[in-house]
Amino acid sequence: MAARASGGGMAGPGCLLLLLLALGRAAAPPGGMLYPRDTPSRERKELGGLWSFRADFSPGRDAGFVQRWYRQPLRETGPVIDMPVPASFNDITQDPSLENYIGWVWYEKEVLLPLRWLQDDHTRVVLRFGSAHYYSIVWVNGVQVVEHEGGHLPFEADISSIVQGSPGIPCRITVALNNTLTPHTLPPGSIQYMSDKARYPKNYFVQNIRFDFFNYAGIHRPVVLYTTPSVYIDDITVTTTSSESVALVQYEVSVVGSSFYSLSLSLRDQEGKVVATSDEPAGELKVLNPNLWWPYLMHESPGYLYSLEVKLQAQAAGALLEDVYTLPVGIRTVHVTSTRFLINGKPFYFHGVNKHEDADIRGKGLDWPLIAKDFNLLRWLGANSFRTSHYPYAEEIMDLCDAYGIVVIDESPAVGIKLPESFGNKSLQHHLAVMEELIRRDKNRPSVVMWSVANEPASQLPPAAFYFKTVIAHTKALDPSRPVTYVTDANYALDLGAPYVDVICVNSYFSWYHDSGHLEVIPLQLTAQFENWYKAYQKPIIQSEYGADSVPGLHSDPPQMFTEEYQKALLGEYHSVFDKKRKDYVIGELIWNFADFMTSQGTTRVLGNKKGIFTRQRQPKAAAFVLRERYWKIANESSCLPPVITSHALFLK
Ligand code: BDP
Repeated sequence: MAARASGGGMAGPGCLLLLLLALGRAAAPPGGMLYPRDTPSRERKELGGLWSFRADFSPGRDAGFVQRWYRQPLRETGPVIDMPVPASFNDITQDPSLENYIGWVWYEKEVLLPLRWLQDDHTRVVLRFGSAHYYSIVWVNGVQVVEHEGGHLPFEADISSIVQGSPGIPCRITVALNNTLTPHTLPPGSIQYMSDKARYPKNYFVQNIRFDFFNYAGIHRPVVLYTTPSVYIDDITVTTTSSESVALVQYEVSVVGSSFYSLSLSLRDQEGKVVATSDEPAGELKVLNPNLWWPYLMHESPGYLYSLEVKLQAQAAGALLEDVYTLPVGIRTVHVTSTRFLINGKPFYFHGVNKHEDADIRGKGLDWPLIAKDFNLLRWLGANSFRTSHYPYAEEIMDLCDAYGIVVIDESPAVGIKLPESFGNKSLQHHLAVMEELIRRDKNRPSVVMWSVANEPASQLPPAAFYFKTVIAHTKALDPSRPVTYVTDANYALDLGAPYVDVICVNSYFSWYHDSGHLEVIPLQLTAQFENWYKAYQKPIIQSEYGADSVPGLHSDPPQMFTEEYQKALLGEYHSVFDKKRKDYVIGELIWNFADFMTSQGTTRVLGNKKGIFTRQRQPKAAAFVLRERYWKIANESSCLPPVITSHALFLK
């Protein structure tokens, strides 16, 4: 796709230098980063709500650093507004310069902590961000506690020594956040200064991006404070294997704070019955007659989760400390052959969607009503899977995939890698670190059946071969239990990364971006696409994107582009080819897109991308009913359930 520019602004050239100097951390930060849960030994406090906020409009965007806004309450250094967290800041006000702002914004929250968190030397207090886009620096009471690059993964800091030193006074959390994208960020972007004084104001620049969604920014996911004892369970890693009658849960627990401790583990089923125990830090739990984790529509109780309760006891400075953490565990296997994708040994066909985290007003901010609505729509549709296009989604969403049996292709934020300079060593090192962070976060999730390391990179450029060989090998070394893919653009006849993937994921837009309006070419072109890829690589293929824009309420017969009829007709043409090829080696179809979503402004976008089968407000277009009929039909054909599941019987759990 063509380069897309978003935003515009004025600032001195020095403004971005500060950011560029700051970027460049290569390795994932240490620690297991287990999702914070309330347990008998841990408490959590949500910091959602209104935070104080200011965008730094100074010419260099650097006033906050020059004047050290983090040293005192933000309101004392200038005017502030209320900003909701979690949310993107872009669409909250009526100010177009905030909607399109590029540079540093500042957030602040003051919070009083319970005394019991502050008075006990053996309590650890941790500040955790689910995500903040894109580059974050965090201070507590004026002391810098963490820096993080990347907009879609969690980061945290142990703040015990700061808050325990000043009990009784509010703890002030200040965040400086920069949404500038460079050739070495993920996703990449570039800043272009417009030097023609006849056409642009002084120091005018734009942010160029080569991906098709709005570069929303802000504190997008929950911020929490949580406690653990000073000796604590830092990480748990679980993988599972199974035969019909016995499953093995291989696990490893890591403990931080002391080498002198004892552990006890118990695996409970959904009735609370203990099915296996151990007291070793690593080992295998044997489960007889296991309840396997099955995808939605493949079993009458999909998403079966056991609970692995890990208890730690340790002596520290004369005190007996206890930590408890409970991890949901799904028992399932994943295998790929040259023609099939197998879950628990049975062929799995992906009939699902690509999504975005995107909605009116909140942008990419986590929103529970939206999450619940989307899962109800997915199940109404009969979708058994989605791809987290084009970045990791919130942990809260992933939890529901585990619980409902929605299968996930988990994608990194590597979208729009088109320039040769984004294939250099600096970008590569960052990409490897991001894969580490993503796998650390999602490695235990049964719903995640494959990693997608990128979307439509310029994989025909010579550096792509080494780049993707390295990223894919690293991903497999981190997690040998799952296949790896990246999503390729059908236009790239030469794909230098394809030899390294396990599954070919291909996006194509026949009769849309090419041969616009000519639906009759689809059978020929799509058939040739599948046959060429299979001949070249003998790997199973997923149609990872296809679709057409439609403006809801726009009609024409015969179908014309942008009408609901055209979107429907295009889907129909693709489906007949899928039906032939899914007998052979096509293992899935994911519509582009679940819902309309916001993009940068441009001549091909009318208030965003309209390829949704639902509107941005989650109302169905005609295409949604076509897909719903198809997905339920496929589910009935391929399910292990007795035939004819009605949508009503199963879609609500
Ligand atoms: C594909 C991209 C996707 C775009 C889509 C489109 O992967 O992000 O939104 O095109 O143009 O190539 O609708």
